[in-house]
Amino acid sequence: MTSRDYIELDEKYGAHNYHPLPVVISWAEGCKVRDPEGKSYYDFLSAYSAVNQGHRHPKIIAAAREQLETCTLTSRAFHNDRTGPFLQKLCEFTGFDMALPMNTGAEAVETALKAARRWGVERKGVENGKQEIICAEGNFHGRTLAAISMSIDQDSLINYGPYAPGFVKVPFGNAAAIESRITPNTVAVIIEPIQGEAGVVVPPDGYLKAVRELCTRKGVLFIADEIQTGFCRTGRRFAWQREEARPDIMCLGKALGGGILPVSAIVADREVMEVFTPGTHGSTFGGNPLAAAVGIASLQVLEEEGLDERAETLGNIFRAGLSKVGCPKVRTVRGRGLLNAVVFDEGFEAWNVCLALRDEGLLAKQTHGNIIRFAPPLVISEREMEEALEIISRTFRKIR
Ligand code: IF1
Repeated sequence: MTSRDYIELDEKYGAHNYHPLPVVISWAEGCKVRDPEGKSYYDFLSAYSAVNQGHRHPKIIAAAREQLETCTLTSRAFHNDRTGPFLQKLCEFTGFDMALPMNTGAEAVETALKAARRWGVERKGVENGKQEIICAEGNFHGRTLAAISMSIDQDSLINYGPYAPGFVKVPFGNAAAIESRITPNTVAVIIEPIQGEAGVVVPPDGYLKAVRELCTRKGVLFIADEIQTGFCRTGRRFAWQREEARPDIMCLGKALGGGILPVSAIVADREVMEVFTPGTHGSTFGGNPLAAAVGIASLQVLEEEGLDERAETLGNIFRAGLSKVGCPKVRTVRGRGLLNAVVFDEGFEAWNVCLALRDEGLLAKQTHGNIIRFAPPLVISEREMEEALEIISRTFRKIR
């Protein structure tokens, strides 16, 4: 079958909840992918930052293979010999006391919201049903009803009402705006340290630290959604570390599964995590032995290969290279580490640039029409980065 055949099957039998770039991937390794016709591409999306360690990293594949030979699923009705070591590794990697494993990012966000609401009642004395959580305009926290209830993106939320109550929306990047909306019923503030879907929006310097201090002073929990920014993507293990703005709860996902499985979690210190007691939250698959084995290997690879420093160094090379292209339609190049975006003029159709990049051998996806996100696997070599930059420059120079 050809690429065209596979695309037709998707169109005919799949719900049309996506509008993918017309390209089919049938093989992947490191920072490269191939289509069924054998054409090779640089992957500059990394499954939205879920393959930070590169496609099919040999150590992660080996860990998965080994685990497939012993035990894959037990549920949490019994203990198993992988979940504990995984949670220990995750706590050591993040510097938090305890972890609660789930599967998808959206579930990790739900878990954090539930933890905060329960903490509000049981530790802060807020009446149940009155809890308020402050979120930022332009956020993306997933597709569940609670997550879309925090959204202001019409595509994400239209006609899915009634929405979950208890969310207060404030502009992103302004700590005073958060403070002005805190009431005695506020239990938490949730933000992405860099807004991904909004187009890699980096907040002003000092924002994260101000939010941290504000939350401490007002007695509300600071929740950082690091699902996209975490695990070395932005040049630090976690994006909050740039300002030492340690959150009370961190939402994790994507690269925790090493590009193999959905693996997510929240981490927090004991006094917050202890609001969960037996029966109050859970998941059939969360923390399963296969996911745990993959999670351990995924964290080991990030550590052993120093992918935080690689992302920092290569990100600087990437942004410096891009700023030299001199395309008249480009308004800004922004980002941290290897989470970057090029913003074109308002109304510019970046989709056509993505098609041209594909033809030249590089895959990237536009967001909000005029923004292209560039986020390769963190294992990309300097030589590969130079070649990718050459492709992007060549393509951008043709834009009229
Ligand atoms: C889609 C975006 C990226 C996330 C943050 C939670 C989740 C995500 C900060 C939920 C997921 C994904 C989902 C994917 C597109 C993608 C995305 F463009 F929509 F915003 F990465 F930039 N918090 N982001 O970024 O995690 O439940 O999906 O595991 O098509 O929905 P999930």
